[in-house]
Amino acid sequence: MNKDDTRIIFATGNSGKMREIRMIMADLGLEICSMKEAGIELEIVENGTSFEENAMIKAAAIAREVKRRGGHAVVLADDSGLEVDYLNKEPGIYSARYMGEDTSYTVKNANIISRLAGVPDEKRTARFVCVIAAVFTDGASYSRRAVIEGRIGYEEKGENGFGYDPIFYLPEYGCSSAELSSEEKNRISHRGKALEAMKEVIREEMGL
Ligand code: ITT
Repeated sequence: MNKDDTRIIFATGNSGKMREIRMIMADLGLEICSMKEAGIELEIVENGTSFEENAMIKAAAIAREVKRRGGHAVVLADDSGLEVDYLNKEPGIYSARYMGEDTSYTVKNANIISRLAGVPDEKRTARFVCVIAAVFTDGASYSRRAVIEGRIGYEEKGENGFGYDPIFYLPEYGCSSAELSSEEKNRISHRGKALEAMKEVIREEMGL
């Protein structure tokens, strides 16, 4: 096996995701780098209609670019988002683009809370969804999906995590996902579970 075949490039520009991904993937013992660290800057149009399609669009685009440069790497991508049942599963695949990509999460979170004004606990159900896609050097591709169920809170709580974490309340834990430590969040989160499943695929594919 070529040494570079054991390098993983993660096709994400989101530093919050990347921090979690590094922790969750650490025990694989493979080199893992972000697109930026791999020196790849590519504008990827996420025009799929599902988390699966968008995750594969990102992984395939970067895999193509790596190949075009004559390199080798396993390319992974994460497409994820928040589905709020009362809002017909919005923002869903548009979670990053909701109210504009550059709008702060203080504003986005306040907006979601205000759209749920007067909605009782039992109708505030929501979930984070994560799909991890992988493209291996021989062209084989896979995806794995996982979710974490919770509810939309009444105010922002907690400083950890990123994005919508401060308004994502976990009834079994009595706190928001932004109040969990990164270890706790990774153990139960959509991203933690989808990546654990993908780690199995990677071990299998790479004979680790
Ligand atoms: P890349 O495409 O470069 O990976 P992105 O932020 O644009 O970065 P997505 O299109 O997958 O990624 O959008 C995911 C959005 O869903 C993310 O920006 C957050 O708003 C939200 N999200 C996903 N996972 C989350 C988590 O664990 N905690 C909080 N918010 C999360």
